[in-house]
Amino acid sequence: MRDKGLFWTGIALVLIGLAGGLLGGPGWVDGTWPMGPGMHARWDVYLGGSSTDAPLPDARTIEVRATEFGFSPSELTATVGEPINIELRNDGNLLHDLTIDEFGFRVVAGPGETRTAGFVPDRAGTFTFTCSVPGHAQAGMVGTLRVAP
Ligand SMILES: [Cu+2]
Repeated sequence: MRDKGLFWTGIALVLIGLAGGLLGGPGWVDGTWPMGPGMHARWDVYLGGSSTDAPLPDARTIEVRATEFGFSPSELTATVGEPINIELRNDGNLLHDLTIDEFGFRVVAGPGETRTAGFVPDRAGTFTFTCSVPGHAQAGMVGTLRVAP
């Protein structure tokens, strides 16, 4: 009966994960599994599309098109302190997002959807943006954001 208990615990964890994805809005869920003293295995589960940020009022809007597998345009420019909305239009057949790790930014759009989210770049430099769906960046979904001081 002990094995059965473990089995149902596993099922319950999967269901909790799915429910969390549906209730909290889909997106990336990540964390670690304890593997032993000081050891953890990383896990990442994609539960669908959700953006990290809402559109900002009075922000300049940059339109970006996502397809399999690329962004158009793939070069974006901004200025430090300037509020930016990124309007991601997904003309592809797969879910895509535009993620800028340095600014904790992500906007996600399902096939045929257009989604907008905003951020304010707080430092100058050249940053890489990607689609964070596994394999998509490697397939070409990368771009460059240049933030002028
Ligand atoms: Cu993608």
